Amino acid sequence: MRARTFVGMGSNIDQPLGHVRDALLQLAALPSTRLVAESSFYASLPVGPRNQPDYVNAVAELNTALAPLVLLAHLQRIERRHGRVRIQRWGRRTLDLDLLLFDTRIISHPRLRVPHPCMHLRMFVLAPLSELDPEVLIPGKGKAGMLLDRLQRRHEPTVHKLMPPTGNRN
Ligand code: A4P
Ligand code: MG
Repeated sequence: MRARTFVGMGSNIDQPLGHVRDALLQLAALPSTRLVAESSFYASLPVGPRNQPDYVNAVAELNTALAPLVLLAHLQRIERRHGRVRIQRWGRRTLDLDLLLFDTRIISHPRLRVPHPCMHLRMFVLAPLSELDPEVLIPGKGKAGMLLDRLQRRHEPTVHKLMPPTGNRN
């Protein structure tokens, strides 16, 4: 059985655009996995500690035959290839890959929580995700587009589009 999954990408040091672009190529090359779609690249204000640079964020849609924990292990391997070091929670990073959604499954495992916690409250996730599919369901929370509209009505925008998708597909 194959699953429809979404991966959030974020980077805010050491030429962030390059990290996100390379990550897309690496996602496209994962075994038993197809890169179905990629969002535009967004610039976003940091959530968490404010004394860090702005982020580049994007979301990729994958179709995969991998199990969730196997996919997570691949994502962490890609992060390590980008020299990801864990310095501070929510702090600056070369590349962060978050498994946002895995079909409509709810996963609560010591190493993996899906939907990714707080994704429904973050413009830097909801803007690129809604661009790919505003109707996609975040289990227990609602549709991505509706959640984004609600946030945008209540808060100043914290994200803006930086550039269109790169066009990687396989
Ligand atoms: N983990 C559990 N569930 C997942 C999942 N669905 N996807 C575990 C990926 N990992 C998951 O993550 C810590 C542990 O989470 C992993 O060992 C994994 O087993 P991490 O990447 O080492 O640490 P982190 O990213 O600092 O922590 P966390 O809580 O995942 O942070 P977030 O929520 O990813 O937030 N502001 C802007 N504008 N843009 C950003 O991209 N990112 C963050 C990080 C903060 N502020 C940001 C951004
Ligand atoms: Mg993370």
